[in-house]
Amino acid sequence: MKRIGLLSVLMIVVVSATGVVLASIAQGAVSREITIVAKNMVFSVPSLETSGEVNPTITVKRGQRVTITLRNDDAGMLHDLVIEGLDVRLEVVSCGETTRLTFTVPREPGEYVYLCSFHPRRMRGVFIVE
Ligand SMILES: [Cu+2]
Repeated sequence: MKRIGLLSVLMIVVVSATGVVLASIAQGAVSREITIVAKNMVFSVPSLETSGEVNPTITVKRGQRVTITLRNDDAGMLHDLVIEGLDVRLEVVSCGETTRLTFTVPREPGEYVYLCSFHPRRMRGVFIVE
């Protein structure tokens, strides 16, 4: 009897774990790594097709796990990165430093603004959840 109980518990654990994995696959919730570089008082994202563009629009999938790495290549300048409306705030970095943050984007599509809180007018772009 005890043995059956344990087996049932194990079965439930296995079935639940499989469910979670399948749900993640169904949502296409593959994690995404984005490196954002702060240089010459603007942001750029070297991995995007539009890599030459300043403050490019960054598009991610809803419910996706996203890791942002912020690199500061601006001598003598401090920069950070905040996505307004999401609870995303990367630490302040000085030249030559990087910082990282992983978060889950909302499940609803939406448009947000990302910016450097020191230079919000020059370092500002759009972050889209689709
Ligand atoms: Cu800045």
